[in-house]
Parts: sequence; structure tokens; C-alpha cells
Amino acid sequence: VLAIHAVHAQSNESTAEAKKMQWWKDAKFGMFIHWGVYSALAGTYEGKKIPGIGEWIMNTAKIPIDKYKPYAKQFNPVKYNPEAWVKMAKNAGVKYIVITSKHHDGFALFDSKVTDWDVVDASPYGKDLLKPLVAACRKEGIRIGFYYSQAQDWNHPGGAAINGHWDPAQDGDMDTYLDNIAVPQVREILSNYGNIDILWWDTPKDMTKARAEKFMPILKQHPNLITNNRLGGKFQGDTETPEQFVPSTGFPGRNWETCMTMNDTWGYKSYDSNWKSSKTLIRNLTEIVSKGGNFLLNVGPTAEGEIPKASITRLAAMGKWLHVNKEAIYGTTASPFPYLSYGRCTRKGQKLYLHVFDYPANDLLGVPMANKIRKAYLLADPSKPLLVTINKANQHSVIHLPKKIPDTINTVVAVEFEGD
Ligand code: FUL
Repeated sequence: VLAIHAVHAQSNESTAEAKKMQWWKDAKFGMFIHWGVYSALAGTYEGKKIPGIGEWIMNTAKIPIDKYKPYAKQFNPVKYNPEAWVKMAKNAGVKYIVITSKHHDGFALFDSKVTDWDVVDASPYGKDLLKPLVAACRKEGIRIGFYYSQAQDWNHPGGAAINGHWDPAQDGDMDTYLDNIAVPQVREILSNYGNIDILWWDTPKDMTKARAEKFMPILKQHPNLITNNRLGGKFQGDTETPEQFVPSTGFPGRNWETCMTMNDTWGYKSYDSNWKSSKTLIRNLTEIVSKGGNFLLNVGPTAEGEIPKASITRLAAMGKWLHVNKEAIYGTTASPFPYLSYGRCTRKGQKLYLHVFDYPANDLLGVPMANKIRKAYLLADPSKPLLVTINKANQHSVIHLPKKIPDTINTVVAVEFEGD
């Protein structure tokens, strides 16, 4: 019979790295925001619905720079309410927000001094969008990160992804672009908003080691900044970034974060209604956390500055579930069990949290370990201890659940055990 300590994943993280990453590891749940000029096109160009992810429309529809630029005039987020966004995220249980400071179309949501292709100079809105969001996050105790597209910048010569050129105006030397635009802009976003918690690079395309090294002097000035693995040039960063999937075993020894859309696009598309259910999203969060990862779940606001209702509804449902079950998510570590027939597991010290997806037909929940159980109860009803008996055949504990399923999405059973 296995004692549960037999299955712990080993980490080769240094002490300094572990210390820097602690808040992030405990946080588990972040909200991604993809927002920019593409939100104004909303998936349609010249009357045609353009397939694929919305923020790639310039590339997918091969829109020339001079035809794309005027759309900045339609990016006028007069309904932008960063305080409300942050409060909504906080109520959903989100602990950090990552917003596209500049996506591949090169349009900066901040006041960049090195280009006019930003919200202050090119859009009628005319104000820095990051500043009030950062302020709202600070006020609400939510961590803040900036996504920055360093290698792809379809509006600056030299910044277009190699193989991605469709407009001769994009041709140019990538090193010159990095020196004149990307490096100064990264300095801007890391210097002008106080301490930023996360820099979310994207993408490593064409980033040699020498190119990636151009950013190192700035990064060195921000030792607490968490970076992902998408800078390129062999820089690993702090986190792995599986995109749109939950890795089967996680990344042993590495911190990781699954980023995922709620429908089929990151940037807003007016007609994408292929929404994942709240059930799927809650179970994804659970599954990711049970494997030791974080969940960065995306919203794509409109050009007016509204987060789609469908996203708000789903976040609210997650918040409702988390309100009851937060203890089983935040600050937990991965499941000690490689497999559980009825669901997933998370752990905090001497406590296991059994996340029941498939409620057992006989209401009996087997716990596959020999450790003695001191107490078991539903997180939804902590004052009522559940009966625990022993399965004679394998000496495993059996928890007697109520007949009526408390939560058909995920019922969490807390288990206090002895031993380690
Ligand atoms: C990808 C980007 O190309 C997508 O547009 C999106 O930002 C996703 C999170 O990362 O690499």
C-alpha cells in the first residue's frame, strides 16, 4: 500500500526562484485580456467573415498596413471601466491579470514615445489604457502582467514575422526594429507603471540568442518580474505556457500556466459564440491545479471597452464555485495520486481535497492511500463530518457521501489525514 509521499514531483528550482514564484504558484487563476485595434474589426474585413483567431485578422486577411491603420479610429473604448473589470475579475476569484500591452499588430495600449502607433496618438480615445488598469489592480490587490509581442510587429518594418510578410512596408531589419521599437517599449512598460508582476513574451519566432539578449539589461533591473518561456533565444523564463490545452502530466520541475480562450478567439469576434460551458471551465481550472499549474483564462473586450456578457457570466459562475471551494484551489499543490477514477485531487499539507466530477453511484468515495483519515467533510458543509470506514480488502478509507449530489460540476471533499 502506497503512502502518499511516494508520488511527489521533484522540483529543481533554486531558492531565489522559488521565493519569487511563490505568490504566482499560490494564485492559480489569472485573467488574460486580448485587446487592440483588431477588436474593432471584430472578425470581419471588407464585409467578409475572416476565419481564425480575431487578433490575427491583419495577417489572416493579409490587410496592408495603410488599410489596417484607419481601424485605430474605430478603436474608441469609451465604455472602458477598468475598476469594474478588476472588481469583476476579483469576484470571479482571479488573482492576476495579464493584458496585451502590444499584440502582433504592433498597436500599443500605452503612450509609447517611440511610435505613434499607439492608443494615445492613433485612436480617438487618446489616453493610456494600461495606467488606470494597473491602478485598479493595485487597489484591489490583484497582480498585473503585460503581454508584449516582441518578435512580431506587423506595423513596423523589420518586425513582421519572417515568412509572414504580405506588405512590402513590413520589410526591414529585425535588429533595427528591436533596437528602435521593442527594446525601448519594453523599457517603457516596465518603467512607467511601478513594479509590474509579469512580462508575458510572445512569440519566440526569429528570436536568436543575440536578439533576446537585447532585453537582458532591462530585465536585470526587475529581479522580481516573472517572465514566460516565449522570449526565444534559448531563454527559458520562469513559466511554461501550454496554449489551449491541459498538459497530460504538467511540467515536472517547471512552473507552468495553461492559457485558454472561452470561445475560439483571443481578440473579440462579434460572431464567435462557441463558448465553453462554466462546467468545462471550472473543471479545467481544477484539472490544471491538480497537476500543479495555473489557469490564465482569456477575455476579449470590444472596441468600445466592454467584456462580452458570455464571458462575464462564466467568470461569475467560476467565482461562485470558488467562493465555496477556494481552499481547495489557492495555495495548493498537485495531486499525490496519478489517477482518480471519480475526479481530481489537490493538496495542502495534511489535507487532501477530492474534487468529485463523477459522483459514485453508491455514494462511496474510495481514497487510494493507507493513511489514517482524521476527518472528512464537504467544503460546502464543513460542520458536518462525513462517515469514514475502511475497505478491508485494501485498507483504504471509504468516505460516505450524501445521497443528493451537492454540486454536479465539482463537489469538493476535504480530507484531513495522518502521516505524510
Ligand atoms: C499566441 C498568439 O499568436 C495569439 O494571438 C495569442 O496571443 C496567444 C495567447 O499566443 O502565440
